[in-house]
Order: sequence, then structure tokens, then C-alpha cells
Amino acid sequence: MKIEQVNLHLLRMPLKSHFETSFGRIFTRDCILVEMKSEGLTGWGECVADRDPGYSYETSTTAWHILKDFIIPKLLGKDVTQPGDVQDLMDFVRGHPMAKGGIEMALWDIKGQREGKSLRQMFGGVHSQVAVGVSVGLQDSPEELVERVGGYLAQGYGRIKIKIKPGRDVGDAQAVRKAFPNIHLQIDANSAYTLETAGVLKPVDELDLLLIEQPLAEDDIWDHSRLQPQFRTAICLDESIHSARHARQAIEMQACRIINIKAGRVGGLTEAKAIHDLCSQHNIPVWCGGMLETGVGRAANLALASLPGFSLPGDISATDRYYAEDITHERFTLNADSTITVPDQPGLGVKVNPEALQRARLAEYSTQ
Ligand code: OSB
Ligand code: MG
Repeated sequence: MKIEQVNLHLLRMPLKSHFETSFGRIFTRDCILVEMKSEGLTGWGECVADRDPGYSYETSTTAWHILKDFIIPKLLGKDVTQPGDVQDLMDFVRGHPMAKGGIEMALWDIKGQREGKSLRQMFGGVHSQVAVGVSVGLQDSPEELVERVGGYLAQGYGRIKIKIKPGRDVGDAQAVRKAFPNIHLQIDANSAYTLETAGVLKPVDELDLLLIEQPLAEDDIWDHSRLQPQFRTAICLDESIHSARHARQAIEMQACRIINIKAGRVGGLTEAKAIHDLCSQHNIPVWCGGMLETGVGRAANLALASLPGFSLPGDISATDRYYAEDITHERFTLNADSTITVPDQPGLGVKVNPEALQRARLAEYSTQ
């Protein structure tokens, strides 16, 4: 696949309702769409860096800079056989996995279109529908949280994740559990605690949660290994896992019993699959995390989550959980059994709607 042209689109997508995590509240979601041209085909990829560096040091502005000033100039005119081969060409850039992940995704879209195969087929995904849940942001009160969770349950979501932060943790989780004694429930701290402060979470061990996601800092795999034995509930790492090597180290240290996989966080779909394969060998369940993606990134998440090791529901909700208007023609809907159907058309299996793209676009860069 010869890389002939790469265009960037910086988007700002209005969220239907605000989304609050331990690192802040957002009303809109920024991302960069990568549009790549190769031998008559156009591939799309999503770089999931957001406007602010709360989840990761990468932002839409740093990713734009890294892509435009370093990665794209290096890639133009290059020929790659497998999408993952592009990683060698980008290796001269230290870090910036989300920027790299957007590029690799566009190559998967092109490869699929060339070969007439869906991403799921190319990956060897075994499910045509994948189990999903919904990630519910912090609300102004536990009562509002319970109401909102009730709304998603009524829509058919079979697994609920709630965001927590210091002061809004055990009480929120207890309120949801009391209101809904039998639901599949998990919590996500987004690194808001330390080994010293995480003791306050101890009562959640009584709530029969599926997992506790990323209680400690991103660079703290070791301290997670000291925290896990203090809990009966499984710890799941999100922010800490940037590569298959990190996953191996976390497993060896017994820092977690479950891993959340996000292609953007680990630099691309090939590394995401490698983490899946490694976890399968070690009997570590994995699930697909989300970054409030547009239809482009959501299509890739669904294909990834169709691999056999994704045994827990993903943070992949229906389009209307996030956006009134998406930039793909396709909108994803929830099936009655809390699954979403994996696209089966070639490549990512979605088509970008140019008018919707233009409405969401803040900036554009083209190599032609
Ligand atoms: O930690 O999983 C997270 C969204 C943005 C950044 C980090 C996270 C999230 C979510 C939302 O939890 C998942 C989704 O529905 O896309
Ligand atoms: Mg998370």
C-alpha cells in the first residue's frame, strides 16, 4: 500500500450530555480523523487524543503537531505491506501512541478495501455481535447517578461502569448497587488514588463488582501489584498499559487480573491484538475500552472486540449514547441482548459523511 496523501481533520463533536471523570468534565469531544489515499482508495483512521491532557499527555494539538511535522513527512511515498509495518517507520518518534494509532487504523481500512475483507475477517474475530456496556460519568449527586443508570438499563445495557473520584466513590457505588442489586457493575477511577489513599475503596469489595479500573497512577504498575492483594475484586489496568511488554510485566507482577485494551492508547490495532493474544495465553480476560469515538473509531473497536479473548463487555455504546449527529453515515444501535453488531463491509465498514465532517471540523491539513 503506497502512502500517497494524508489529510488531517480536527473535529469537535458536541456530546448529548456532559461526560465527567476524575480528571474533569467535558461537553464536547475533540479528535483527529486521518484520511489516507493509496492507489485509488481512501482509508480513515481516528486519533483519539482529546483537547486536554487529562487521560494522557497526548492532546489533539500535540497529535496534530507530531503527525503533520514528523510522521506524515516520513510516510509520504512509502510502501507498506502490512498495516503494522508502518510502526517501524514511525519508531523514530518516541511515544505519542494515539497519533500513531490513527495512522495504522487508516492502513487497515485501505487493506480491507483492497482485499474485500472486513477488519473482523482480517483480524480473525469470532463474534458477529459483541457484548457491550455503558460508561456513565460522574453526576452531581448519587440520586442523579442512580436515575441515569436506570435510564441506560431501560435502554437495554447489560453492564454499567461508573466513574469515581475521591469523595465520590464508595457512596456512589453503594447507591447504584442498592438500587440495582443484580446488574453487572464496575468502577473506573482514572488514576485518582495512591497506594496510601486507595484504602478508602475497601468497602467496594462487598459490592460484587466485575472489576476496579485503574485506581492508581499511569506509571504505577508496581503499586498496583501491592494494591491487588488487598482486594478480592479484580483490578483492571487501563492507563498503565501502553504495550504488550507492559501487559506482560503487569501480569508477571500480578498487578491486575483483567486488562482494558484501547488501540489508541497502545499505538495501534496491531499492538492491541498482540496484547489480546498475550492475555489469552495467560488466561487474563480483556475487554475493549472506549474513548468516546466517532463512528470511525467505534467500527474499529467493534472489530477488535470480536476476538475470542474479549470475554467482558466493552465500553462501546450505541451512537446515540454520545452524539446527536455522527460523521459516518452508519449509526450503531444496541441489540436487545446488549450487543452491537460488528460491521461486515470491507475495511472498517463505515463511510464518512462529508457534510457532517465539515460541520464538526475545526481545522484541516492536506499534503496536496
Ligand atoms: O477511562 O475508560 C476511560 C472516555 C474517555 C477517556 C477515558 C475513558 C473513557 C470512558 C468512556 O470511560 C468509554 C466510552 O464510552 O467510549
Ligand atoms: Mg478507563
